[in-house]
Amino acid sequence: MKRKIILMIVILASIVGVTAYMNRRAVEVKKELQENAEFVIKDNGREIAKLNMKEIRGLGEIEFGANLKTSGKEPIAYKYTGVPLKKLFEKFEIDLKGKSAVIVSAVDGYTVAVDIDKVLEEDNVYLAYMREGEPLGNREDGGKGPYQMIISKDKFSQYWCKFAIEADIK
Ligand SMILES: Nc1nc2c(c(=O)[nH]1)N[C@H]1C(S)=C(S)[C@@H](COP(=O)(O)O)O[C@H]1N2
Ligand SMILES: [Mo]
Repeated sequence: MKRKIILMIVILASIVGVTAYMNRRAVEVKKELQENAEFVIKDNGREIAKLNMKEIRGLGEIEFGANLKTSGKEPIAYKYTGVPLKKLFEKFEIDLKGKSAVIVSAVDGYTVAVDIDKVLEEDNVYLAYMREGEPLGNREDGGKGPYQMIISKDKFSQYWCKFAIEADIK
């Protein structure tokens, strides 16, 4: 009887240990996925660069506010973290002369064209990766990232782009 109880305790303790280990691994994998998330910059369809989260954050992280408006609901003011989208073009010295728009595309095939004048405005078009200090998550886990193109001065959010993977300047 006593041996049975000890055996049960050992089994339960192992289950708890293995589960804890698996959860920790899952969190690590998620973190890696977030950090390795890449974003592609194109000039007229030609790939110029591919950046990961660290490189993007290195361009100058900014906190900004924007109103998320989900269909059928009232807009919610959130605090986001990201870099101005134009910083990515500046970094690679892409010539903006004669260009008219930036086409942002997402993993779900969604694309948004943002007027170049709008992209060049101060404090408006961002490539965000955090909301209220938390990573944006991804399409699989019900999030909106890892990257989301946000037009902070828009009243509504229908021209934003969730799960953004590239920006092509045309
Ligand atoms: N990648 C992607 N971005 C998208 C969409 C989409 O379907 N896919 N929908 C747009 C629309 S219609 C709205 S209203 C906003 C807000 O979507 P959300 O409420 O899921 O955040 O995202 C915009 N960006
Ligand atoms: Mo929408």
